[in-house]
Amino acid sequence: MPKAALITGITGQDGSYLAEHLLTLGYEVHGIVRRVALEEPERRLGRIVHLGERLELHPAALESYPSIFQILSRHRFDECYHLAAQSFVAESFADGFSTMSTNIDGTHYMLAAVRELQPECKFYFAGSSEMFGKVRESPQRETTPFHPRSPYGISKVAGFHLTMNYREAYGMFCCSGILFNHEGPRRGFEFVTRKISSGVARIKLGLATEVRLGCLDARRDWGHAADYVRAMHLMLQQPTPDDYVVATGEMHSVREFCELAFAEVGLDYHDHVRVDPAFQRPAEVDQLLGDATKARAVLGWRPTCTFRQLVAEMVHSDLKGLMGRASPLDRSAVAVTSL
Ligand code: G4F
Repeated sequence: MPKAALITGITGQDGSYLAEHLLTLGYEVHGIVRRVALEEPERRLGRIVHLGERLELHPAALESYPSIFQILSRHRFDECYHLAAQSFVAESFADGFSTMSTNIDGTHYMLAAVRELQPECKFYFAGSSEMFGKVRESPQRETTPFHPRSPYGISKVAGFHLTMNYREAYGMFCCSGILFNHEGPRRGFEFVTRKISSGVARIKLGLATEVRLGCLDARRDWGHAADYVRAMHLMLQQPTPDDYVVATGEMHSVREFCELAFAEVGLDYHDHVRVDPAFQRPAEVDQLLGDATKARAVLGWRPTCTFRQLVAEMVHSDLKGLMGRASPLDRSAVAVTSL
């Protein structure tokens, strides 16, 4: 019997890479999808459309306990990966209330439904380095205290503690991955790496002249999402549940990302990047650097993609995507400039 896994957030960057990885390992893969995603398959299922009928998709909403309950009462799962969330930090300042309710209640509903219907099912929660926020030590490890700086970060701290509480109170196999920033060609356009790589491609093709960004000095530990989903899976294969930092151990600034991305197509970022206060956040997380020693030692996990390779892959993927449909009226070119 193949193992069965349920993924919330399967249409997102991480969900799509995880689904691919689990299919490769012979899993039966199920995903929870908003009904609106099913109604607009071309737009919303773009990252998983190539997996076609190898996936079983179930309509549900994280805000609705009954809809989650129904799926878990009809199908049996060995593993559940809870990745769905409002994950854009800037948006969490714009609407903290919906971020809190989706991210905290959604996690709570998932945990409660698993406990009620399939307590043996192993559970993965997508924690975040944003939980460290205003960092108390560097690099950050599993024991570093949290100091979140946004409603998003606060919601992830709550989800982390809920997951730990279900592990301790009910003996469930619940793990949190504390993942540092992880990117790739499937990243949403609103996140800074994709905003830059897609901007570089548009500028190179003559569709735009500049990219407007907020804080260029913010520093992040950026890895490749395809590497990070392997760590999620490994956490659920251990004899005991635990929490793990997943990171590269290298930190780079937004400015460095710009420099490399523009250089990749022979351009100088100074000529095209403008600082726009509209993209600065009310409270910034200045630097994040992870120490993944525990994941390396216990899970045997290692990142395979370097920072330079990540930047190059993203820029060339965006260039390729735009080539052939490059015209001044290109819809994605118009949409992205407003993020
Ligand atoms: O790409 P970002 O929006 O990612 P952020 O805020 O670090 O969060 C991402 O990583 C977390 C893991 O630590 C996840 F939990 C979270 O869900 C998400 O995936 O911004 C990165 C940095 C920030 O310091 C931001 O202020 O880039 C800075 N930045 C500068 N200009 C910008 C911009 N970010 C965005 N999105 N857009 C800008 O124009």
